[in-house]
Amino acid sequence: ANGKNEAAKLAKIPAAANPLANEPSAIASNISYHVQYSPHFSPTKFEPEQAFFATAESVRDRLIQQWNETYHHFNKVDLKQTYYLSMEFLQGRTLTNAIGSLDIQNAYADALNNLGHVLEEIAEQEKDAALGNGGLGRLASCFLDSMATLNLPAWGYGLRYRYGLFKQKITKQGQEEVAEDWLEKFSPWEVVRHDVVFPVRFFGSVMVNPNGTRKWVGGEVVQAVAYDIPIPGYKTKNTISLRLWDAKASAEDFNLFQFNDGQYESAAQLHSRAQQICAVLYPGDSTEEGKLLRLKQQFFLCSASLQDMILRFKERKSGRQWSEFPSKVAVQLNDTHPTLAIPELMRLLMDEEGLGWDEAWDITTRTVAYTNHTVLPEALEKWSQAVMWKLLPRHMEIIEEIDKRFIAMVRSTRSDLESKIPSMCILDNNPKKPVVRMANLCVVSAHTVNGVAQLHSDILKADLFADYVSLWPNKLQNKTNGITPRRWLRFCNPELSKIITKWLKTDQWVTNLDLLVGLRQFADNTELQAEWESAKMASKKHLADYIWRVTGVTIDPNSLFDIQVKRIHEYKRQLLNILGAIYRYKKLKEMSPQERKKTTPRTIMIGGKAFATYTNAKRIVKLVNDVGEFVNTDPEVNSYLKVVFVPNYNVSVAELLIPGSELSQHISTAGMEASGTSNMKFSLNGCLIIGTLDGANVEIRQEIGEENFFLFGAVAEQVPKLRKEREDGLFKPDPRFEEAKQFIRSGAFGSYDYNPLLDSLEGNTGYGRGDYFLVGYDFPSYLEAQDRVDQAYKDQKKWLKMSILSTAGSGKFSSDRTIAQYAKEIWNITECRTS
Ligand code: NBG
Repeated sequence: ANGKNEAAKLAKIPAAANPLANEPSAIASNISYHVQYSPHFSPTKFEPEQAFFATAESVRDRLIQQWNETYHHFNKVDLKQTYYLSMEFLQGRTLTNAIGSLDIQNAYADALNNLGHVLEEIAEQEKDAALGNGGLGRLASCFLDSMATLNLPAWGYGLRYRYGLFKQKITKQGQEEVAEDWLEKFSPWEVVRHDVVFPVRFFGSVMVNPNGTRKWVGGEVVQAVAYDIPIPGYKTKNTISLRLWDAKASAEDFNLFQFNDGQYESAAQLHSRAQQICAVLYPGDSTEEGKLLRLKQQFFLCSASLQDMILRFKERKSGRQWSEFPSKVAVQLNDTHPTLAIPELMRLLMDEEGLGWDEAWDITTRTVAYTNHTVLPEALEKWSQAVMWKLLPRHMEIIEEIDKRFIAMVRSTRSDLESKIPSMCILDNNPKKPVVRMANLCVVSAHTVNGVAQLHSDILKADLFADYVSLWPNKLQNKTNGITPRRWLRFCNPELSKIITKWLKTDQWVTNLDLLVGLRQFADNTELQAEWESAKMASKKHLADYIWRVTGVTIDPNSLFDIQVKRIHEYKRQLLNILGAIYRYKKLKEMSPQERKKTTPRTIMIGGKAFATYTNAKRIVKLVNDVGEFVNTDPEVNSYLKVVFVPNYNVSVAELLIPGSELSQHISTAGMEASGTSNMKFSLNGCLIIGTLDGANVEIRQEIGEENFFLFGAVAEQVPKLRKEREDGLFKPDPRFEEAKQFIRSGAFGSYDYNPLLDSLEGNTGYGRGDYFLVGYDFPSYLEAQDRVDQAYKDQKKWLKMSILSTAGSGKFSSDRTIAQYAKEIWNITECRTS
C-alpha cells in the first residue's frame, strides 16, 4: 500500500459520531481529523511519516481520556504513591506498545489499510526515545509498564534530554557518534504542562535568619517545566505518567538592555545556560564524566520532582500533618544519580516548611529507598566537595550534619565499628581529593537498600555494604530485576505469542507470566515443536533481511543465530566472544571440506555502543567489524561462519534481534554484572544462553534447569584468587588462547594497531595488572561450552525442547513480579484501579 498524495481523499472521510470509538471507521476518521486539523506538514501529503504522526495523535487522544481519569482517581482516593526517580528512561518506540495495551491493534491495522498504509510500516517511522544508556534505563521503562499494568499509584520522574543516547555509525575507523535527534520534528506522546513549573536554584549562599534558621539565597534560578508522557497499562484503564523536566529561563533573565545594545549573546546568556541543563544525556554506565553539568542535571531532577510531590501532598488534602508524608509518598532512587533528593527533601522540609531537624530526618528516611545497580568502583559516584560547596552550599551543610550525626550514632551504639567509620561515613576528607560518597549517603539515609539480582545482593551484603549490614541487619534486600512481557514477547514476537496462547489455552500469561510453566508438559510434543520451529524460522528470516539491509551481509537462516548485544565494556567480555570466533575460523580453515560439512554453521552477531572516550571498547567494536569483513569474504569458510557487527543497537533493534535469536551470550566475568536484563528477554523468547554464573544468569539457570543452560567459567568467589595468581605470574595460558591472540597480532585483520587491546589481556590494563577480566582463564571452558552448543544444535528435536523449556522457565523474570515485590516489601503501596 502506498498513501502517496492521498491527503485530499482523507477530507472526504465522514466524521465519526464518536471519534474515540474503537471501530476502524472511527479510527480512520480520527486519523483524518488529525491530518487536517493538527497538521504538522504541508497539506497535500499523506506519506508514511505524516501517517505516523496523525496515527500517534489519534492514539494519544484515547490515552488522554484514560490518563485524566487515572489522575483524578489517584487524587480522590489519595493512597500512598511511589515516585521512581531516574536520570534515565529508555522508552524506545511507543506506538505499537500503546495500541497493544489498549488492545486495538486489529482496528488500527484495518483503519490504516483503508487509508492506504500498513501498520507495521507506520510504526517503523517512529524514532526511539533513547533517554538512557543501557540496562538501568531500560529497567526503569519496564518498571513503568508494570506499575501501570498492576494499577499501582506510581509515577516516573526524569529529564527531557534534547539529545538522547548518540546514534552509532560504523565507518572504516570504527564507531562514530552522531547526535540522535529524537525531537527533530516533535514527539507526539509528550504533553507540556504550562502550569507545572518550579524554580530550581544553583550556586548562591546560605543566609542565617535572626531565629537561627537558614535559607539558601542568590545564585541563579532556572525554571523546571513538566512534560508528561502517558504510560498505559496493559488492558486496564490505568494510564500513569512519566514526567520529564525541561529547563528554561524566565523572561526577566533576558537582558533587553544588552540586546538593544547589540550584545546579543550576553543578553541571552542565562537562557542558553538554562538550555544546557537538559541538552544531552550524560554517559552513565560506569564512566566518570561531565562533572558540574551532570551534577546540575541531577539536582534539577531531584528539586523539581520533590517540589511537585510536596505540592501534591498539600493539595490533595489541605492542612494535613507532615508526619503523614511517608505514608503518602515513597521515593525510589534509581542508583545514586538522584541521591540529592535526600538533602533536598531535608532542605525543603526545614528551610521552606519550617520543620526541625529531627522531624525532617524522620520523614526523609521513612520516604526514601535506594537501589544499587553496580559494584564497579568507577561507577560509584563521588562528587568533589569543592564543586558541591559551590553549586549547592546549603545541601553541603545538610550532608555534613547527616554525616556528623551518623558518626556520633555509631560511636555511641557500636564502639566495635569504630575502625570502620572512615569507610562508612559520607564525607571522604582525604586532603588530596575530598569527596562526597553518594552511595554512603544513600545507605545511611534510605530506609531500604536493594540489589538487583540475588548474587549481586549477596555481594553487596558480604562486601560493599557489609559494615552497614552489621549495623542495620534488615536494611538490605534483594529485588531481582525483570522485564515487561508485553514489549518483550507479546508485541515483539506475535508469532510465538500466538502459539503460547494456543497451547496454554489462555492469553492470561501476558499479565501472569508464571503461567508459562504450563508449556513444560508439551516440551516434547512434536506438534508444538513444529510450530515453535516455524515461528523461530520466520523471525530468523525477518532478522536476516534486516541484517542485509543495514550491513549488506547475507546470512543464512539455517545457521545457528548467536547474538551478543549490550553496551561494549571489557567486563562484559565481547573480546572473549570474538576471540572464540577467531579460533573457530582457524579450526574451520584447517578442516577438509568433508569435515567442515559436519560442523554446525554459525552466524555470530555482536552489537552495542561504546562510550565515546572508552578507547578499549572502541577498539573492540573495530575488531569485530574487521573480523567480520575478513571471515565473511573467505569463500572457504563463509558458509559455516559469519561474523556481523549490528550497528546502532537500541530498543527497537533489540525487538527485532531477540525473536530471531537461538543462542545468546551473557559472559561477563563472574561477580561483575549486577543482573543483566537482556538475558531474561532472550530466554523468554526461547533463546538458549551460554553464560557465566553471574548476575541474574544464576537465577535463570535455576528456573529453566541446568541442562538447558550452557555454563562455563570461573565463579565469583574464585575471581580474587585468580587475579592474584595472574598478577604473580602463575597463570599458564591455554595454547588455543595464545593462538587466537597471535592471529590478531599477525595483522590478519588489517593494519589497525590492536596491540594495546591485546596487551590488556597480558600486561597493565589500568584496572590492575594483567587480564583483569580473566578472558584468558575462562577461554578454554568457553570453547568447551561452545562445543556443547554445536553438539546440541545438531539434534534439533532436543534443541527445540530446550528452547521451549527456556520460555517455560522464564515466568519469574516478569517485571510485574519485581514491581509487586517493591510495592509490598519496600514501598508499602497497594493497587488503585480506575474503573
Ligand atoms: C546496570 C548493571 C546491569 C543491570 C542494570 C539494571 C548500571 C549502573 N548498572 O547488570 O550493569 O542489569 O543496571 O539493574 O548501569
